[in-house]
Amino acid sequence: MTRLTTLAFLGLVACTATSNGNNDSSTDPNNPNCANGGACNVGGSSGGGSSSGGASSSGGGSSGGPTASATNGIKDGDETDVDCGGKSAPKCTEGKSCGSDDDCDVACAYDKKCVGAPSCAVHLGGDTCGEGEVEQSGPHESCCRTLPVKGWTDPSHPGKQVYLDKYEITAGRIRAWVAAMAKMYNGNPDVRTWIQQHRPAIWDDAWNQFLPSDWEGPVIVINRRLLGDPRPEDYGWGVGPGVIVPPPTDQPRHLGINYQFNSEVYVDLHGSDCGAYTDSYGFSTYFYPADILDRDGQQPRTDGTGYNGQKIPAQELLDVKAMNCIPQDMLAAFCAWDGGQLATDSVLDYITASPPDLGWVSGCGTQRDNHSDLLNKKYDTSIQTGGRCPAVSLINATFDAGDNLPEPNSYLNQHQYWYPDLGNQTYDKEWEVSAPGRASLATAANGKAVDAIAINPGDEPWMDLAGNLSESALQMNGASFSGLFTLKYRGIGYGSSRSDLNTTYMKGETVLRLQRPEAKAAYIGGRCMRFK
Ligand SMILES: [Ca+2]
Ligand SMILES: [Ca+2]
Repeated sequence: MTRLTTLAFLGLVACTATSNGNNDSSTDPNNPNCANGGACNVGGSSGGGSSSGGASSSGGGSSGGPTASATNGIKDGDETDVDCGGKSAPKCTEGKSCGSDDDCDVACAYDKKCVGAPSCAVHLGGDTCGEGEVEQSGPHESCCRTLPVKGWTDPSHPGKQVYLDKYEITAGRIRAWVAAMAKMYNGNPDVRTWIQQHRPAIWDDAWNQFLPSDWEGPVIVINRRLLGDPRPEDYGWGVGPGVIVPPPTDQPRHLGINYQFNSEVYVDLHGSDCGAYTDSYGFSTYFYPADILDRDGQQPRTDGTGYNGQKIPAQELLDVKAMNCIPQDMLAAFCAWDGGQLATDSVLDYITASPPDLGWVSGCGTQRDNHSDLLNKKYDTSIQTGGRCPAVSLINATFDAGDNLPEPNSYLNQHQYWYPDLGNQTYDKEWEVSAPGRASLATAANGKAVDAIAINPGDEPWMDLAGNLSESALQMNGASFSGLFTLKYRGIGYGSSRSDLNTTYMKGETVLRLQRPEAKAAYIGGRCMRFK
């Protein structure tokens, strides 16, 4: 029952076959047709028509006559745009018209235009990034837009231009990935098998144990100490706010898609906030239907009201927002499927002119962003200086997701984004998290976004790097991958991310919790980089 609900919700039921029954997309990582419910009925329009016309390598199409050519500067034969698409012309590039994925070098989107990355073939979260909400007439663009990193070369990709995506990854793009995985593996979103078949250049096979192979599983048994905060039992401390003590025994945890972005955690981080419980302030952005949430006592996600007074179903408003509550290994796997790689700390540091060491720093410059200092109101040693990031008072970043610490009305708990209006609801605080590209408009001068960072003045900027969500990155040592993840910048709940539990070694542990592949929290998002 649960699984049927989920399949219908993903739109997979209507996508089980194309007109010719061709299943060869199952081996193509860049071919997520049927990525959402609206993009499925594309197989027949070009392929079906041309096959009876005897299209040949000379370019003769069913309707274009014997002179159709892929070099004549007109759309003829079975081309879907000028001199591209169809059976014999070259694949179309981003922005050109298409009928199916076969017409494009990457994928054909819901609006029959080729896209630059497969995850952006969907509408919500795919082409809704930039200024203005969906119902407004903002200049939205592809959420997969990627910008060259001028002056930067990646030692492991010599001769390639490095690109970093302009926007944080959206929940809608993750949903498109899940749908593509399910389509590829007989209805089961088997990310584990996909990674084994398409091992990324930067990957650790030890991460595979945390990947989903299905909607529900597999199940992994996790050491009890990792499932809670061991400091109370190690040091005789009392249990403070937000502290979960370890269970008495090791515990099974589900790894399936229905759990990966949900409240169940595989390593306890302080303030993970991925569950929408009655007395919590969770703010996860991946929509699950009520029956999935009900299994562990969560409330259904909240429908919103848009600027035109219209009701917006919870999934529609969540899909456009930045993705959080996703384990870091899953971010890396997603970017690999999407044709790139999770950003490295090196490229992020280059763009923002940040110091290379995590230490106590989560943003630009040399500030000492210490959780305890802020709790003790030592703001003078904790305020950001240096680097290209805008000041923390201007970006969408709050110390505490519940707005309770370090003190009411402090600028450290000042939202720069608030949408949709959920009436100050506290158990479902997703209204704090922005869709990429509109996080700081509330404080913008002259209509310009504040959280926009460019290497050179006048360059097209990257959006929301400094705020909205803190960003997971691959930690590099020069040209070598350290094997660990790291967390950059600030966002909603960034004070929790700096908790000692996350950033200092607990007794018996040799890896910081925030560096682990299975770590997830509502304050952690990410973005991809690419090499061309
Ligand atoms: Ca032509
Ligand atoms: Ca960010």
